[in-house]
Order: sequence, then structure tokens, then C-alpha cells
Amino acid sequence: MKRLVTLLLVLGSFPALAQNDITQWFREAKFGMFIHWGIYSVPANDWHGEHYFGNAEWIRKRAKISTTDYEAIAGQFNPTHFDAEEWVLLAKSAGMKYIVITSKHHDGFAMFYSKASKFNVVDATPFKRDPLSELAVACKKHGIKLGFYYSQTQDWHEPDAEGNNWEYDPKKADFGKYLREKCMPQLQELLTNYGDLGLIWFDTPERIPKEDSQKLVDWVHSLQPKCLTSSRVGNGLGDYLCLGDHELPTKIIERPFEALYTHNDTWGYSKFDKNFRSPKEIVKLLVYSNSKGGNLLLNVGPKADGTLPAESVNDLKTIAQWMKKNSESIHGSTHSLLPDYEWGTATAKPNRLFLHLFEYPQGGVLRIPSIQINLKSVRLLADKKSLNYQQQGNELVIYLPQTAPDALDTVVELNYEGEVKAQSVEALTEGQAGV
Ligand code: H79
Repeated sequence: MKRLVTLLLVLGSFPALAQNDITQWFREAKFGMFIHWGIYSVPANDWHGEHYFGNAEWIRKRAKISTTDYEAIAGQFNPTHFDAEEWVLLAKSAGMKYIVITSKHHDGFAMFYSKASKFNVVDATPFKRDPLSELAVACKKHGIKLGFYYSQTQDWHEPDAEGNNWEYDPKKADFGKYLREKCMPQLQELLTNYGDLGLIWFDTPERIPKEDSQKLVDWVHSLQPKCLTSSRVGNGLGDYLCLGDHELPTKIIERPFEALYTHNDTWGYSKFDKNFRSPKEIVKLLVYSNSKGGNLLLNVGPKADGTLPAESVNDLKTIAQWMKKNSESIHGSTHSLLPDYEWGTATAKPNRLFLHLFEYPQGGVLRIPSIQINLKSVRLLADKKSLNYQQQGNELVIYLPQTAPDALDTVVELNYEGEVKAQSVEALTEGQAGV
């Protein structure tokens, strides 16, 4: 008994935010849609009959495609079925509060109209429309924050940037010239022509010097002081932390952060990849990110015709159904100090805990050891039906329906008063990621 008491920990404090903290919307967002869309969706991992697997947005480098041949792909890019509002409404219905889309990936192609480079969607494709501008309008209309991914260090179209070592000699590269003549002017276009942006999602800093990372952060803030920059701007800078690709935190992180996952095994669209994560896996990733205090950015890869893969549309619709009944446990909530359990994990609001049951307990009897809590009610969040429960010593037993009411994630809401004491996260989790 004595040992148990030493493990008990006080819960219930929420991180205080400084006034005018520019990360506030981001901390509250919880769920975002990442969109990797570019002319790489035309080959879609099939380069003249040779099939590639994994990151389809890397085809230019993986197949060592010449500049002439890659420019010819732009000539075939005509996504006439693109409807910005459809994407925004789908994201919104799934509970996503922000969208981040590739404005320029490593391939160097600008998915927006750019005066700084002719290699852009308006000048170099038969489509001639600016999809980012259409997306900005739709996001504004529906209250969704918009962010732009921008590959700042790699640009395989430019001899002076990093990455294209099959056509250009890296020793002759003048990185400063590329920064001055393409990267910074394009960022200026993005931060000037599309209204207020939520963030710029920098990626793969590679060998970028610290003063250049700083220059980019300052450049973004000078143009839009409230626009966030991702930590992948490099050298320890950036306004929020991006975890590694497909990485979940195992412990609470107080700095605003984002976990990022693909829906299948590629960011850009691949015609061969049908290995999609299920809606349940996605909700689990979302809840586990939230249970550690951060967001989930889930990627989809639209096709060259401008439509999303049917699997992404269907799975997001399934998540929307879950979100309709359970969004209270996501939005406005954050980490609790409860540990991860074998059945799932918890998120929290002041005086409320949400238990997310991913592995439904046998016979519907949920036992939580080592918790002292002054309960006011225990309910199923989806229908607010009261559940019976018992507290004996430090054990809480909750009596649920025999079978899971929600196959994705059944959420139990605990309303309580006063302080909660429970076994500490460190004591129970020790590096366990949960997914
Ligand atoms: O935009 C997405 C990726 O394209 C980008 N970051 C995410 C958000 C990214 N850039 N680099 N990487 C991820 C990691 C590099 C992976 C690689 Fe490979 C392994 C490059 C070469 C070997 C995968 C396999 C891609 C090509 C072959």
C-alpha cells in the first residue's frame, strides 16, 4: 500500500498559455489534413513501366528523371475534377481544423502561380488554374486554417539547391543564390497572395546553415507575424515541433507538436499502394497524439485528375461518423496525466476525463487500478447514458455494455470534482507507444 501511494500523482493542471501565443490555434486544432499533391501524381510510381513502391513524390530523384522529361510531365497535368470545397468539407466533417498542402515539394514544381519560377502550375500545365488559391478561398469560407508545405533546402529543379546530383554538380551550387532568387521570393508570394496562413511546413533541412534557417523564420514572421514555422526549418528553430515521419510520442510533450502519418505507404499518390490504415488505426493515432498533448496530421495523396483516392474519402467519412458523437473528447481536450493502459488511453478537460477503449474489456467490465477520484458521473460519451461503477480502495470498476458500442473507439466520460490521483505515467508506460 505504501508503495502505491508513492506512485500517486496529482492531476488536473492544464498548461497555461501566454496571451497572444501564436500557437494557440495549433494547440487547439488536434487534427489536420496533410495533402501531398504535385505533378508526381501523373506517373504515380509508374515510370515508363518500371514500378516503384513507397514515396511517390520522390519519383524524379529515384528514377533520375531528366529536367526535360520531368518538365514534360507538367504538360500532362490537368486535374479537371479538382474541387477545393469538396476537400475542405471532407476534412472539416472528419474533425480536421487545418489543412497543409504541398506548395513546392523537393521536385521544385510550384503548385501555385509564381513569378519567381516558370515551373509552376499556371505557366507550365494545361490546367492553368492555381489550386492553392482555390483552396485558400474554400478554407476561409469554412473556417479551416491553411498551411503550405515548402521544401526549402532540396529543389531538384535548381542547380543551386540541394538534391539533384544526377544532373548538377553539388560543388558548383550557390545555395545563397537559390535562396535569394527562388525560395524567399516564392515564400513571399505564398505569404502575400493567399490571405492569412496558419503555418509554413518546412521539411528536410539537410545541410542548411543556421543563419539561413533563421533568415527563413524571420522572413515568414516579417510577412505574417502570426504564421507558424515547423521545426524542420532546421537548426533547432521553428515555432512548433514536428515529430519524425510516422512517429508517436511515448510521453507528454509540453511544446506544441504534431505527429504525421500517411494514410497508406506513400505521401504522393501511388497507383500501386492499397495498404491503407483503417479508420480505427487513424482514430487511435489521433487519440494517442492528443493524449500526449499534440496534433495528428494525416496525409492524403490526390490523383492527377484532382480527386482523392476513394479509400481516403471513405475512411474520412467513417471517422466523421465517430467524430460527430465523440469530438468532445478531442477538441478542447488535451493530455491527462493518466498512463496508457492495455485497453487504450485517456484525454482530458477540466473536471472531465475521457477513456478511449480501443481494446474493449472482456464482458464490458473495465478495471482501472490505482486511481483516486471523486466521481460525479460515469457515462458513455456517444449517448450520455449513465454507467454503473464501483470504487474499492484505489480500484475503479466500470460496468459497460457487454459488447463495444463503437468498434472504432468507445469513449467513457468521467465527470469528477477536486483532484484526481493516479499511478504516474512513468510508472506504467515506460516507452510504450500504444500503436
Ligand atoms: O514530404 C514527405 C516526404 O517526401 C519528405 N517528408 C515527408 C513529410 C521526406 N523527404 N525525405 N524523406 C522524407 C526521407 C527520405 C526517404 C528516402 Fe527514399 C529513403 C529517400 C531515399 C531513400 C523513400 C525511399 C524515398 C525514396 C526511396
